Amino acid sequence: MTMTAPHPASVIDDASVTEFAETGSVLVRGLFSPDEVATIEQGIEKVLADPSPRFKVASSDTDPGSFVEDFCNWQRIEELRQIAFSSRAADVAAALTASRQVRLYHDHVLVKEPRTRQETPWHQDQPYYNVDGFANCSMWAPVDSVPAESTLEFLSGSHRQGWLMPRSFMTNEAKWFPEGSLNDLPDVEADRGAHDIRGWAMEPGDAVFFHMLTLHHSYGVPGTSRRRAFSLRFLGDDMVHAPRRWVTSPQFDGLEDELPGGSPMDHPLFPVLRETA
Ligand SMILES: O=C(O)CCC(=O)C(=O)O
Repeated sequence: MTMTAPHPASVIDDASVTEFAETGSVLVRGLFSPDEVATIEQGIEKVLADPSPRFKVASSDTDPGSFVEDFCNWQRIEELRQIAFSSRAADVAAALTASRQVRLYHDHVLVKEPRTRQETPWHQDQPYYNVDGFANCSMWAPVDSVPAESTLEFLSGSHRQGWLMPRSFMTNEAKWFPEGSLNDLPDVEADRGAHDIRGWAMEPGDAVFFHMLTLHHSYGVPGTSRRRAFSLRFLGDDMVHAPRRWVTSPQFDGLEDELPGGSPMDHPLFPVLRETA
């Protein structure tokens, strides 16, 4: 796999790097060119037409729309590989995580069709992942216009509050840890005004970056537009393999036999996207 040359460090300004460090999320307007947006859109449509074995429906049968997800498609969908390796997203990740090296952890396609009622409940991502460390970020980029009512929202500063109880999205069950063993998430929806919630209406080309411990959420899609998004998950310098007792999302079967716990994610599944001397 050829590694593309990194884009200039000016891909993101210092104020945005500070904003990410302090709040755990940042918006980057116009990160992707119209051609790149078209490439992502083609990649998403290829995934929908030919889903991987990891594909899942994250909404109920009775939902008037649908929420579907797929993971780890960069190796088989050229368009998604191209965006992961050659777009400026990995440069932004290097700057935000202050990392010498950035690896791709995985890619994630998330599509909510018009009239989807299924919310994405407030959650952190890292408890569902098999990695430990703090130098990380995820990117989420829609290829459709996303109004404020359907956008991804973030709870400011939550990436610095440690792990909160992960629960299953559709049934809200504590499947991973016994009830009471971790602090529960704040009930943000019960009193939104009491929380510092960040979120932006977005246009194709825009991307949000957020820490894997930042609490985030989105409502359904009440309107007539689709909300197709592509996400890339990036690992910076201190990220290491953390085999879990529970099923992770995504799950990397057999990885523990090849990569001991605590070691860097030095494996072909997690290619280096950027590296500086
Ligand atoms: O697209 C969504 O609604 C959820 C996205 C999300 O939770 C994520 O990218 O980690």
